[in-house]
Amino acid sequence: PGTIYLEDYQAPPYLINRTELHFELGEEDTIVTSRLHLLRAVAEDVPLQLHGQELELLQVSVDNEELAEEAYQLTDDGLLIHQLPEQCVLSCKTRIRPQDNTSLEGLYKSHRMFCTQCEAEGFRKITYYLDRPDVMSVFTVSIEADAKRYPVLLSNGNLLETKPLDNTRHWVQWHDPFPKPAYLFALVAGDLEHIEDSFRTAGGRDVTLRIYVEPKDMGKCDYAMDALKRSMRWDEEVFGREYDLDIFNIVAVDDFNMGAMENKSLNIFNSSCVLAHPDITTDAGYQRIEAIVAHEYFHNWSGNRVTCRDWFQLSLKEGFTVFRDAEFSSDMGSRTVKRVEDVSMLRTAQFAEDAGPMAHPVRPESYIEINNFYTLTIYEKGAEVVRMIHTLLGEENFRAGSDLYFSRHDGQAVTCEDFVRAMEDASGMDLGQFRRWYSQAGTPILSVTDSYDAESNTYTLDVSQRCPATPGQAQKQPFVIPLAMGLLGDAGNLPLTLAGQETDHETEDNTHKVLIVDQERQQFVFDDVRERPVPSLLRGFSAPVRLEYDYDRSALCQLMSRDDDGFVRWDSAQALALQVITEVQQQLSSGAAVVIDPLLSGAFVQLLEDTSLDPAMVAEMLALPGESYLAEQAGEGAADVDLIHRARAAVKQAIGEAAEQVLLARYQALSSVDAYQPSGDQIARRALRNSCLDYLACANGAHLGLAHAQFLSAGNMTDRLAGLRALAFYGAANDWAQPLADFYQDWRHETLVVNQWLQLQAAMPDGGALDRVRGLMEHPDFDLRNPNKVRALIGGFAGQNPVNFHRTDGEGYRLLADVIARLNSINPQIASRLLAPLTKWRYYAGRQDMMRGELQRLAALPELSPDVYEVVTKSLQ
Ligand code: B3K
Ligand code: ZN
Repeated sequence: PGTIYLEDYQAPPYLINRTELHFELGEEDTIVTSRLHLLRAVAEDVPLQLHGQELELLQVSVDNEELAEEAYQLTDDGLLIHQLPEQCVLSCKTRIRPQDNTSLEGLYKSHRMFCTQCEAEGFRKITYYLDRPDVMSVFTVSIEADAKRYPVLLSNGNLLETKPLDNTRHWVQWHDPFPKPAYLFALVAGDLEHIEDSFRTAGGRDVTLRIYVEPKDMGKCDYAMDALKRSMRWDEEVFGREYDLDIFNIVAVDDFNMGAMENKSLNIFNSSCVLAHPDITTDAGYQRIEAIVAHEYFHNWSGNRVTCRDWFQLSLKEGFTVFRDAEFSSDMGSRTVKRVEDVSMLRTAQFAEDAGPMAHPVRPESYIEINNFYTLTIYEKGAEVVRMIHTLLGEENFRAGSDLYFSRHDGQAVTCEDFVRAMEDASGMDLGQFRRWYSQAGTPILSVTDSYDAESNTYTLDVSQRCPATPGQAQKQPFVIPLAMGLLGDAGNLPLTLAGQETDHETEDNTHKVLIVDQERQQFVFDDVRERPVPSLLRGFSAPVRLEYDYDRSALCQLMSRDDDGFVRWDSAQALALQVITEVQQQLSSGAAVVIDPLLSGAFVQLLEDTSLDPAMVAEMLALPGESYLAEQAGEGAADVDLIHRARAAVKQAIGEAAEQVLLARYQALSSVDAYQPSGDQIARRALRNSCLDYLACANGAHLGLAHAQFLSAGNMTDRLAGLRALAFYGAANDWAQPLADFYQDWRHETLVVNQWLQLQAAMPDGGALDRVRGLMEHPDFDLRNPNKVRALIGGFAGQNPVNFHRTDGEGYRLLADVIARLNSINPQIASRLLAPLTKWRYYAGRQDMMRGELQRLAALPELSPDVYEVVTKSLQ
């Protein structure tokens, strides 16, 4: 497979002003007839190269005249047509086989339903086309199908007409007035039911909202519908964006490669990201659904009305839209908790990506398979880059920049550069150097030291930045890093006066500043500092960097309990826990006596005793850094999974013992008799209660009874699963075997719950995990062709069960590689995603050769998909 380069970008030589498609859906095959209204965009006569994959060409004609065979050429990846008139209608008739399409890209079947997934390059599996985002076209789509099997026939835009055909078939026609690239095309046909609601836009347009599901899933749609309406209102209020059609549809499908897809007015969702009911959905599930519904809806502007010129610009729509959905979630719930969750994920997974073989800039310069670039870097780091622009410009200028971006580029396919320029033009700010965030890969390290001079009352921060080399980028230029900070004194946060700057008496809050770090080394001097402060750094995680500052434990405790910034309070708890766990690791490996610093449990007891704090925040602060984060922190060649697991468990147990009384007290006090609501309030209480349960069950087998009782009596999935998880993680087989079996019996009819059941068993740290996972792969409810099942069982094992995945006999790696080898031909996108844990081989002391060995075994397979090929070969370099 070849490499595609950004620098090779060329504007398309032909435009497709209008696209007419006709689908004849059948049980054996589907016939697609296209009529493309072409216009040559360049002066000279160039051949037209249409993309096409796995298509059977039946007929091709130009202006209704069938083409002779010598007038066109079928190539490996498409159709080449010579000597076209400057303007013409090209028509192709192709046969495809959606029934056999296991890649879940293009047109395929999920159960009895037809559906599509075209982003990034799936449309070329439907018909010959200029399948690139800078070719935008107005689509008219007609569909005919058996009326009984497929009573519902959907596509983008407005429904123009429906009619019965002969005895059993029917026909519909849809028209989308907004020009769009092919990746936003969608089609759905099935025996579906729907719920309906409506929304009046600020401008007075009444929009019909529908959620279509298989009949079994009616009754699980209300939450998503509410979330959709909240999103629509929020986008009007915060970004001034209104919806632009009279209809907006969502369809839930069980077989889907990712979370959801923002097709114009016909969003298609993985059922796990839209269906909700207290019996089957956890609190985290509800929050995820709200965020994804919002995310896809927000794409209507940031992605559809203004789209990407080419796939190197993917973060233009994804980074911006993740920023938008994160702001939405923050406004709907707790801003600090949302920030903590996002940063925790970013630091664990995106930092690892940035430090690994697949590291790439937010705007990559090359790729082999674009599907491999729907990454945490494009999405989450991309959102951090937008957030930094927001921080640098301020709320008002940012909104002006966003307005300018949308009005200037409405209906266009543009670049990250266009986005940044709109932000500059609206604010008057120069983002020249800031642009390096788009072109340089890797996580910068921000190193801070400080000194205090009691004579002159000056406090000095010395800040330096560096960024590790990444593939293809040995040297990096300094970034622009907004460093939000404050100084904590004995009685609270101190007023800040930067030497040489007038104190700004206008601003209410003079205890908070954003320092701009834009050189390799810089010094910031604060005057009038009357005591030696503790610096509160990188407040709100104001930049996606690794911060180095040598905090002692008492400073961390102070920040944790008293800083003004919620993020810093959480981060200090993490840092303290990290120090303590690392120390225990050293003790364990040197054979020294294990002494767990009581400062940590003391601080946690204090948190638990303070009932004035937000329980959700307390739960976040009590959560010890995860094993993957600890491995990532250890650095290359230094992560010892068993030691990490043992040290972390020992610390957790010690906290559970030391805090037993207050944990029990809060566990009891936080119980609730209210009917389940996925409200911020209730979610916060359940989160803290279940984290108390987790510590108690970890510390003392006697408390497994609490877990069991909760499992039996829970009135919702959050509590039921938390009870089951505590049994499964801290109990012996006779504690969990029966509950797991009962759970399956109770919920086997709900596929989304069965997935949770699979995932829990994959993640359990007991020594039987590998055999259990092998056994579950044979379970009638497991299916290698369903991505949710694969993610739950195989992804759960490789990603959430470090001690078993990294077994010293290499069997964990072998299991994963075996599955990837099979999935390579079934579903290359999923196969490639599953590779992530193996690509981190450099970290794992003593295991590197085994992990590499599996990658090499995969590399040697015949007929490797470009997806797997790219990740495997880059990981081995
Ligand atoms: N844009 C889609 C992702 C498509 C992934 C293709 N491999 C979902 C989203 O980001 O909203
Ligand atoms: Zn998106």
